[in-house]
Amino acid sequence: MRRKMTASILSVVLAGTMIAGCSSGSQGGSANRIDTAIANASPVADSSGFTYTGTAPITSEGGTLTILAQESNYSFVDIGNAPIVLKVFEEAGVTPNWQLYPYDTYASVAEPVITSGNTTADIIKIPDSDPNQVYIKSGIFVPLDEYFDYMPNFIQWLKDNPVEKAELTAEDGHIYYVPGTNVADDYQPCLMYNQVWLDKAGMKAPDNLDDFVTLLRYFRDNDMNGNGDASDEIPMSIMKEFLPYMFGPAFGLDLVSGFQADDEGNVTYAYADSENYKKYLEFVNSLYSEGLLEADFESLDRDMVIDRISQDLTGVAFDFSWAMSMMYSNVLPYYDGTAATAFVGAAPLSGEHTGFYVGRNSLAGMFGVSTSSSQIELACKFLDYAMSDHCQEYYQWGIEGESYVVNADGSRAYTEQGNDNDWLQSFGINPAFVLPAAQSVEATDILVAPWHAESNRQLRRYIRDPWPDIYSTTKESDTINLYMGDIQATVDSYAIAFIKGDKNLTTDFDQYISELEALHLDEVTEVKQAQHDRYMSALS
Ligand SMILES: [Ca+2]
Repeated sequence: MRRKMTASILSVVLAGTMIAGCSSGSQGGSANRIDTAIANASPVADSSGFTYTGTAPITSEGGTLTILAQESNYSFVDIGNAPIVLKVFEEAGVTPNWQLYPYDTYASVAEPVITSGNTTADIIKIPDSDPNQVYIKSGIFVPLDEYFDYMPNFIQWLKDNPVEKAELTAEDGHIYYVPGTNVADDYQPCLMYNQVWLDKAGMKAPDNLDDFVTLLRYFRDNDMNGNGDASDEIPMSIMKEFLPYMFGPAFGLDLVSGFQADDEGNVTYAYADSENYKKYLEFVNSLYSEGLLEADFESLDRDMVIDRISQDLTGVAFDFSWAMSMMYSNVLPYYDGTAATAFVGAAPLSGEHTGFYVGRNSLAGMFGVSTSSSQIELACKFLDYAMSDHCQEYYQWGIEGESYVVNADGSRAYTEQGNDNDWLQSFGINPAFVLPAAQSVEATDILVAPWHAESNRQLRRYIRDPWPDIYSTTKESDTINLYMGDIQATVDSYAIAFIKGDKNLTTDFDQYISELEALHLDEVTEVKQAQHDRYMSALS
């Protein structure tokens, strides 16, 4: 179970990375095409004389839809036959025929099947967000705007969400995918402190780098876990992919997105900032030299962090907020369900710059309708119904009387069964693997400890938007694909070498910057600048 959850969260990180690498907006004319399609759409009757208007059923004739999608990240969950999922099909009046591929290997296994057209699926979940429009340009998917007569819920959602509408609009002005959505400003990665250790040290959660270092030294030098040995404490346990989240902002850098725009809209690559990024590396290197960053931080994974916390060996963590009460606090030997005995979220660290946390874009798993489907209208209607507010209620809460009840004051609460996570997963809660499901803050609040939900409410003020999520043109994606892999690899290897002191920041940093320049960073930055300009004009 723990391993499965780990895989799930890592895939979110990977998806975020891929999304951060893509981009660009709807040009003026393209946006008009979608707006015109929305304005002209009106429900029409199908061949049997049945007219779908956004509520179930979607057809009077029944039928079967073949859907290529992903298994659950919980190995014991049969997501295609989960009650919540079946409920949606039952109401819609169609039967699912699943072609499901494993959660962990979905990208590598599904991608060639989709690209080769070697599938009979009517509806396909794409493995990524198609940032470079590879599937779109291959003609594999139907332009959904040509079927907006059958998609009243989707067009209302596009009207209500102009940013996502701009992000979904392809270079050719069409929209090809119905997306699920992530919670984007809530439950994002943040710092977490062992509250018992903080209290024992007589300190508050620090909000700046200097106080933070003071705290780490205290944790390193004292018997925080009270086992009589003052040398077995690990001041903090941080997976290496979270170091940029944790320390970049104090140096004015969004190292999570990589590319960032200043107030004037000038785009730069944070990893090539010869002043601030160098200071960032000097700081992290000093943590490493002092034994404040674990010697084997490079290979640390989430299971190892959980293991250290379960033995009360570490005082600071940084991870997706979800881990706070669901994976970290709950394994502490003395956790009693309150914040006083937990790993508690805290404000970001500031340095010369004010700290922030990097949020994420809201677009998630995307579904398209195959151009080789013999029932495109039915598939469009089903996707439309499956993304309706009515179905989102099922995805977030399940079925009334089984997974949740409605209280006298109108609020909802999970039943005893619903509070059993394994049961709830088997029931098909948040079936984003197979349907366009939207995450909900309200439903998440109820799943985590009350103090955790409160911590999230306190922290959302620090969230800053990441690099936006917009398609690349062919030329842009060619440039990015040609150069960005080598640039990223160079950045990654130098970062580790500088932090561990294998390379010297005084003598080797200029060499690092010239290597990035030799790898055509300026051309990639130029592409990112053009994309950002388009994005800003699409929004205004
Ligand atoms: Ca100790």
